[in-house]
Amino acid sequence: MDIEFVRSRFVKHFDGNEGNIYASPGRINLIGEHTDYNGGFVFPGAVDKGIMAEMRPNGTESTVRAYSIDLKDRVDFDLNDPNGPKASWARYIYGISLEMKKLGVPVKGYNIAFAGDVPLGAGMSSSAAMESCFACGLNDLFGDNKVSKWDMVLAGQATEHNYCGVNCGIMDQFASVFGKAGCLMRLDCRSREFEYFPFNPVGYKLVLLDSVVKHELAGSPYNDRRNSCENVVKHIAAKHPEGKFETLRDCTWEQLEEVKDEVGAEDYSRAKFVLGEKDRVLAVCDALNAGDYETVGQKMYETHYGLSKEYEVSCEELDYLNDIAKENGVTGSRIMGGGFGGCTINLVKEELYDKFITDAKAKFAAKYGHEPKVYDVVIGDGSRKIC
Ligand code: GAF
Repeated sequence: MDIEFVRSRFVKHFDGNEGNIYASPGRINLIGEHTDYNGGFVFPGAVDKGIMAEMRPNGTESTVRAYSIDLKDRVDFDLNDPNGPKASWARYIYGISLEMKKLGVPVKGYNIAFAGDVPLGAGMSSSAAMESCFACGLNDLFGDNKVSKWDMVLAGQATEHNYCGVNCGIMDQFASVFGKAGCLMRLDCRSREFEYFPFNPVGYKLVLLDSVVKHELAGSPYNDRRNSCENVVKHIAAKHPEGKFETLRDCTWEQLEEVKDEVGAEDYSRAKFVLGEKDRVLAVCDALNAGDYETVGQKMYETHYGLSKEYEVSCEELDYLNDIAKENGVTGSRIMGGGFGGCTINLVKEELYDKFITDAKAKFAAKYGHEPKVYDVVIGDGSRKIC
């Protein structure tokens, strides 16, 4: 993303003064989907695409003047307005400002202009990139950088829950804040312990194929999936009053079988996916340590099957991209992110890459009238002040 581009728009749009510039990335996730809000493991990394914002206090007590450079849309609002702005993009700014205030940051009025190159609706979490970018800026401008990285992650998640209608987990905000170039991160979402995993699969490429089917988690059945998981936990906890069951992470396969009839086929199959996915992340870590990319790929295909048939968050277009990957001998392929559209992530041998991309474009276009978009994955750094 271009610093000069953002700066020129900020200066032109507001009073001619420069502010500070902050950036935060979107994310990929190698494996571990819908496990974060179930206390399980995830394996994300930040990408080299994200959101860049220029911000500057404007001397008012509580007026925020916000400009979306990409949408050419300006929204002003008052931080004390209990309803906040209506525009969905401006709600991220409103929400994160209030969440940072809750953390003790004395946020006052400010001007902000931002732009992004993380594809919207592709499942790469442009929303987490916004939240963590704005949180980084507010922490710096008003909070002496006293808010910890983890608190910024949680403030981003609370923004989704309280102002945007998505009951998400912590993976996306975590990846955006903690990302490190060249590294994936294995995060235990229950203990919040994590480790950086240098990721350099020699002879392979990671590539995303974007179906361009619109992915919007607010209003999608994302929250409904989470409710299913919580329902299963409730039933297991009722059967075992002696135990401590907070999330599906605390539940065993045997306990799931015990409640199979009472929770119904749908919730049972969703919980089954989550238990399997937790094990798959750990298997992928072991396989990566052993340089065994065939196993990594096999687990990715298993995840796709589970997301499609058990968790039911795929769509025809994503299943088709997965089939094309298989036909082309791609090592691993699966839906990435929350689902309901967006992209597949593919681990492909370098020598198969060109043929795979050409074939995927041609077949997809023949069936759906447009090509999938192709993004080669470059693993980048997390939230930061640029200047
Ligand atoms: C979305 C959510 F925001 C994440 O918290 C996570 O649950 C993901 O879907 C699925 O793994 O990106």
